[in-house]
Amino acid sequence: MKKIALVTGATSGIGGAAALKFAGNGFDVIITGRREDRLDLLKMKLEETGSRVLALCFDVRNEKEVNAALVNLSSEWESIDVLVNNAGLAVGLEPVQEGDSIDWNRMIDTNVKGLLYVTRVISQGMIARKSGHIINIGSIAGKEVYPNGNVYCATKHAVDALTKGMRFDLLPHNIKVTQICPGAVETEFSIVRFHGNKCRADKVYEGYECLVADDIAECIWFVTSRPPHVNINDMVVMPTAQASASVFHKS
Ligand code: NDP
Ligand code: 8X3
Repeated sequence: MKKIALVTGATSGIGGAAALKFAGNGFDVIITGRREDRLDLLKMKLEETGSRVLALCFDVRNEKEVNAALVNLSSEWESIDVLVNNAGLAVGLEPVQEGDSIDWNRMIDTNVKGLLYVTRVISQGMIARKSGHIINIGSIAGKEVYPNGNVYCATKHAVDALTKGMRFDLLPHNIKVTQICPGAVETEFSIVRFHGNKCRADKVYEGYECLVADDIAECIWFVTSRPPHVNINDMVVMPTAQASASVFHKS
């Protein structure tokens, strides 16, 4: 029986690359996201590797949808070995006094509450089996704060704190908890942050070699593939041309 990985936010970027990495390394994969057409395409691509794939379309912000999708998974899918809490986003880059509460709520509800809803359901099965690995995708924004990053940084600091809290709570149950904190990775992240303004998003990645989603998928696979007695607690991964959240060496 193959191992099973569940990757939230697999319809794009880091999550999509992680799903491909798991399938390429012999896992069966559960992929989730809100865009059903993308899930269908990714499912077909992953199945070409010989892996079984379950695509679940739901919004992590909606607790009822999360529970409807993940509680009572069929017996062939319920034994999830690895959960990658990846679904997340930044929306807006304004000083707090000019912030939009709709953007704030999207970030808090997705990055913090969504992660919690999914973790609660999936960790229960891991506890029953006394085995599992939860990998939270944090950010350099969870280690530092930068101008106008306010609420996004707060949500990723929350992910940092929750990762540590989960490690205490799940310790007696033999469950590994890891956080991976990327710097700049070119995905759809900045397009979402700038409300669909691709020109503004492209500028974030100009003048230096940023990370690509597969760089982070490699890290996810590295932490997953350590022996049972080894847990990587935390990994901060940046482009060589990035020294902090806001300092880059650009040409
Ligand atoms: P993308 O925008 O490319 O991907 C984000 C993914 O999250 C999509 O698959 C999207 O799926 C999913 N998602 C967003 N909101 C929801 C929701 N409410 N319910 C379900 N799924 C949701 O960005 P990245 O791949 O870059 O981001 C992945 C993670 O990495 C995020 O947590 C981000 O904060 C983090 N990160 C990114 C960095 C970067 O520079 N790119 C750096 C550090 C961390 P869909 O829209 O189909 O629902
Ligand atoms: C994404 C990286 O620096 O834009 O989490 O916050 S940053």
